[in-house]
Amino acid sequence: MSPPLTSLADEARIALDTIADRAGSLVQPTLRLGVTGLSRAGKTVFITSLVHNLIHSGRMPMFAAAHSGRIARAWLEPQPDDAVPRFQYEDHVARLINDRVWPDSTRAISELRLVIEYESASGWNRLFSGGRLCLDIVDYPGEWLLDLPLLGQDFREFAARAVELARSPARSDLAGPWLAKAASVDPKAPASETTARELAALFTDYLRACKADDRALSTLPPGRFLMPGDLDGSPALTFAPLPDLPEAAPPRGSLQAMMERRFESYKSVVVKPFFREHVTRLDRQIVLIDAMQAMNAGREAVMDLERALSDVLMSFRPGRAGLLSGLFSRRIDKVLIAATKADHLHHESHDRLEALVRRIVERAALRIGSSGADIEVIAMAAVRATREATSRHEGEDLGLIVGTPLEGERIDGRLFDGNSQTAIFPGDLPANPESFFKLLESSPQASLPEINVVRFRPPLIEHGEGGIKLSLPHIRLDRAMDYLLGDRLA
Ligand SMILES: Nc1nc2c(ncn2[C@@H]2O[C@H](COP(=O)(O)OP(=O)(O)OP(=O)(O)O)[C@@H](O)[C@H]2O)c(=O)[nH]1
Ligand SMILES: [Mg+2]
Repeated sequence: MSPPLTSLADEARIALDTIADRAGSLVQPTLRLGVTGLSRAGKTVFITSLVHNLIHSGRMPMFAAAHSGRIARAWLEPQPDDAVPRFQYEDHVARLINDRVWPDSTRAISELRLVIEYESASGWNRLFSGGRLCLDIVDYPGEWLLDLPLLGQDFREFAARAVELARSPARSDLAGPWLAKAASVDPKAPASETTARELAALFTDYLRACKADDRALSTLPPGRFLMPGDLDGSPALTFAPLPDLPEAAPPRGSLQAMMERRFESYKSVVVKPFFREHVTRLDRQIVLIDAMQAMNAGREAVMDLERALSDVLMSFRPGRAGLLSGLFSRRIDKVLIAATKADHLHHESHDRLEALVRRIVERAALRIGSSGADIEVIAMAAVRATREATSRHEGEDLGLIVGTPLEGERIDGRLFDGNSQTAIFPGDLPANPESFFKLLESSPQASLPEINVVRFRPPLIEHGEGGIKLSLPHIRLDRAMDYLLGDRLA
């Protein structure tokens, strides 16, 4: 007889470990922080800088726990979830600080555990809490959150919405090849894998074109088409909306029936498990948005960012949206929407950026019947790549920013090599968000404020005493940390 895989003693130990684990999380306070945003919004840079500043006691005057010297130390420990890839902190730091290049794009979920040892501000807490907080940081693509509305739709509704959006003026030129192919197939014809793959590929190309820099659109479900994670090529991702579907149920074995079944699988094997296993376990959430990129791309991109934010907020405020209450067992108690890359602006515009984004968030919240009053907004740069300077121009002081443009950047015809610095006038944001939105809504041709977005290299980090590199410079990262973590370190 072959020996059992686990002996009785082993099993007892496993059972005991499980109990110890549970008990452990009772005495070991833990906070799960979700970090999300559409691709290139700055998630990896944000997490890297947050962790680096905590481990290396960076300059964080607005983060009370750190500023008052109550954070004794912070260090990394193995994360609790073995099945989730680890956030490769060391690689990202090395690229940012040693090589001065931005980290590579990360295309799926990852996690990192940071333990913070602190001294409580109140003697009472000091006695009981043990002064340790496990911060579990989860980085995941914002694209996946935008799938939540799909759970409330069947294939016909999904297809009708997708086709309507694709025919809108901002998108129709990009959707041409996919719509043409889709119009040429008969939904009642026998299902064909080749046709399904061809349609899915053309549909994905269209989504990708919408996402490109010059369009910068945000609402592009299904999220896995652009961010497949490990599902690339699976049948659950090989479908596409079909235009102008008849009311009648599709014949068995038809293309439409196949697409419907795959859409349902997408919801049940991809979307639901993601929400159940990851989103519902979060305590706090930061959503990073590149508002300046949207403004530069124009009116449609700003409107689309607003639409995407509504969908995102619905995931964190499900009570009011009424969708899928079964999926959400607990409520994320703090949500922070952060406009990133504020180092592309002079500091005089930081408050303006914040005001504009607050207005976008309010409008997005309204769409889902929430006031947005409990959602905090900030403008920040997780890593500050520029410094400021002033120049006198026609009797006026102009605020400039100075940095090292990335190799290959071109400004006014001058090509940069990645080593020389330059000063640019970044442009001004409107002082009044209200008039900005009036302009946006009244005239489709209205030109938005021009912001000069140059891609700069990460900053050169000085060596401090004893040759130790100082921590990464930032703008208002400390305020974000105070909001997200402050009360748990009180
Ligand atoms: N100047 C500046 N640029 C930033 C900052 N954060 C991000 N960036 C720029 O934005 C790019 C994307 O940042 P990432 O942190 O990789 O973005 P992400 O959201 O992780 O992107 P994906 O992994 O592709 O989803 C970087 O390569 C930088 O060029 C910042 O704080 N300041
Ligand atoms: Mg990333």
